[in-house]
Amino acid sequence: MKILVTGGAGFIGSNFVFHMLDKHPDHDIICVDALTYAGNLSTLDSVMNDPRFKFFKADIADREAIYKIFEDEKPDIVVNFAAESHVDRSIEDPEIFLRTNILGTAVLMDACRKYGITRYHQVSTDEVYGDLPLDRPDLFFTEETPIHTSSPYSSSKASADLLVLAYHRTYGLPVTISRCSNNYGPYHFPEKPIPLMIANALNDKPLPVYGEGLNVRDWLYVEDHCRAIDLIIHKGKVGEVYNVGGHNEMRNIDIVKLICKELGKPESLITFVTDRKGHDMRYAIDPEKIHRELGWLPETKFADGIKKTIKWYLDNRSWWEEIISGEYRNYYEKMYGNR
Ligand code: NAD
Ligand code: TDX
Repeated sequence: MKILVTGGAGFIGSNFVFHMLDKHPDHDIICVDALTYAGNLSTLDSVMNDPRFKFFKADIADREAIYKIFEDEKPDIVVNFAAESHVDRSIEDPEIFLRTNILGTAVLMDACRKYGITRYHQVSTDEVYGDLPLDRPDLFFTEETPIHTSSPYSSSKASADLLVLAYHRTYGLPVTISRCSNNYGPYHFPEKPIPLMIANALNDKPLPVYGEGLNVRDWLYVEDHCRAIDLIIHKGKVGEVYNVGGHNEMRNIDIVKLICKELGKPESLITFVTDRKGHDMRYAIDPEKIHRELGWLPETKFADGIKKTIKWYLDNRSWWEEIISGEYRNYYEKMYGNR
């Protein structure tokens, strides 16, 4: 069985590559990644010489390059992680989100139709459902919740989801979609708040909390997300959407305080900055369907996962220090300089 994984040099994609090589000795993994600012080839160092792993640098929106890879490699299953994934960047400049997240998805599915596959899996997000009010803790996103997006990022992901479902209905492409809540864990790019706060706290720099820090996110350890996708591509029903989340809602401010506590840093580092435009208030996933139909349950509790994650960032300083000392510095200055 050959699985083509796009975006495998990024956060969740790389964790998925490691998971699949470890759990499925009979699977070969082909990784396709354009190595944008968010992709890091050094992340894949430990598997580069594995005979069951192959890496191709290519843009998923480059039809010619993608068709060539499909023709040469003939993958059985495609799992699409490749995306522009940062909401703040989408607010600054939406266009690349449309190209990669929408057009790239269409090109991949066209390749699947042309060369034949047994499954195309789209890695989507809970953000396609918009947000929930803080004063209605009884409400959760189910697979039936209407699509109602807030940012260019979530709109591009929702557009891709609609295309995926259309390719299933129109061409009979065997697709599945997963919509997961916020992930955290090793190899998370330091523009995202958990690694950003860890890195800043370790460097005694201000911890920029948007607005009042009351927005709620539903955090899931990345390995639990990888196990869910593994289950869906092998046992999930074609044409279906599966929500993935661990019922672990936390306010941003409480996470930042927890990181300060774990690292022995003072809460006085916390700095409230101008809020994100259109900032979603609360995300909360109802994971009942994937539990009932595929037996999936999260395994890592947040209290353990955050400790493991902080330890990983302490043990792997060179990985993130290299990133924050490079081109990322200009991004940080632009995004937080006058905030
Ligand atoms: P990431 O930004 O860390 O990684 C994205 C990867 O895709 C990078 O390696 C990048 O080089 C690659 N890429 C970008 N554009 C490409 C292109 N045109 N062609 C080929 N490769 C390209 O993102 P992530 O956090 O790992 O997210 C992976 C997927 O999971 C995304 O589709 C995202 O929408 C989804 N998702 C993320 C979360 C989360 O909390 N991070 C939650 C739910 C869903
Ligand atoms: O510096 C910051 N300060 C801050 O308070 C940053 C970068 C973020 N935040 C807040 C904004 C959000 O409420 O932290 C929360 C999480 O931030 P993000 O991860 O940037 O945004 P979010 O909208 O939750 O999107 C994430 O979850 C869904 C991922 O980045 C997406 O890729 C995924 O699809």
